[in-house]
Amino acid sequence: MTAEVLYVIGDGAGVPDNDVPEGLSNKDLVALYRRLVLLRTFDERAVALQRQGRIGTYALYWGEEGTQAGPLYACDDRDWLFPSYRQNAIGVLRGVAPSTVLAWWRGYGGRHGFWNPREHRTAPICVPIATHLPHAVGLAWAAKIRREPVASIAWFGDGATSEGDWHEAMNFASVFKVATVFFCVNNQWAISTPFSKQTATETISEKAAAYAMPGVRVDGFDPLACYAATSQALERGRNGGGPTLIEAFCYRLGAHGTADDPKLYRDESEAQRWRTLEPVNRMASYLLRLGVLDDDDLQSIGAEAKKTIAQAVHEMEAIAQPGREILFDHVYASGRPWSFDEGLAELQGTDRPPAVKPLAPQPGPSTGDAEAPAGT
Ligand SMILES: Cc1ncc(C[n+]2csc(CCOP(=O)(O)OP(=O)(O)O)c2C)c(N)n1
Ligand SMILES: [Mg+2]
Repeated sequence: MTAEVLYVIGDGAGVPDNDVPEGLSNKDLVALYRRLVLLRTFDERAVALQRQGRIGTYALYWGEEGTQAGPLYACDDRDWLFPSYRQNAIGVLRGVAPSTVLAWWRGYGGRHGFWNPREHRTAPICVPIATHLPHAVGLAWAAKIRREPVASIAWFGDGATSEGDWHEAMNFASVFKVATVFFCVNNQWAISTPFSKQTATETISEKAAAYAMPGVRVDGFDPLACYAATSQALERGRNGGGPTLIEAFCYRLGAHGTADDPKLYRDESEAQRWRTLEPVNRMASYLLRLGVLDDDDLQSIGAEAKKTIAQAVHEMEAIAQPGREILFDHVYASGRPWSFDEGLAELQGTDRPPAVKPLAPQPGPSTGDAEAPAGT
């Protein structure tokens, strides 16, 4: 089994660029770059907001923008996206307001919730590892039964491949030949668990063989390689060829989330070495090399993204926050059970929780020890 990694963008020095993937014009390259910059700007701002206490814990994706914007650029508007927490802002590229995604991280999006998955064909952000994979397969299977040319693409990490849901989804998709793209972002870490403790195989992509589906391994820091592999997988899926497993090989450059400190479990100089491959500057240098953009263009694309996200922060903070009492609302259609009434009363400070009554002393077996204290 080889661990070949496919790439398009070289390093501008010894590693040459490969051909621009078929079907992409210069205009497409610029559109794709704009998306990378928007995602990056969102992510950096979200981390700052968490540090300032303006949103809750946040799962940053710094360096993984190419694994999101690349594959999405290959999708039709009809295709459905199934993100994990790491692709939390991908809906923004489908028209979800960035303020709505920030509100998700703050915990409240308004009375209507967050976004309507049907409107943007973007499933809710999935936090439980791999549970969205059977959903992605089910959706593509339903589309197949209805003879609709709709595919689904689901993102997940290297850690997710150890979950039963992943195996079930892979097997089902292959048996029923549904158009699902399994897009694994192998960033080599699942919180503090390194890739070497995750699987005994050399790669994730080779696991595709066990399900009789194609497996491809691409450079996850290369947006164009991610695009090209997804584009081929979608075409195969739509033509009845079934699912594909794509492994986007990269490295988690930042912390797992804002509550994590990777210095406690890994050598950060390793992350530093991988950082030189990150996709936003890599794509910018590539576009400069091609002469498609100049420095002024890069500047103005950056400024435009900053403006969009600044406006989003403003909109997010304009959403009136409910009191904590909302925790007890809308859980049961039939109203609140007594345990919720008690919790609410405790929260409001109008009542104390019932004191725990000490158990009455039970007669125990006689120890024959006259010195033993009563009740023991
Ligand atoms: C079913 C389940 N088990 C455990 C967790 C706790 N958890 C959150 S993120 C994570 C690691 C996932 O790693 P990976 O799949 O590689 O994705 P990454 O975070 O690297 O994007 C774990 C174990 C969870 N969210 N869901
Ligand atoms: Mg991972």
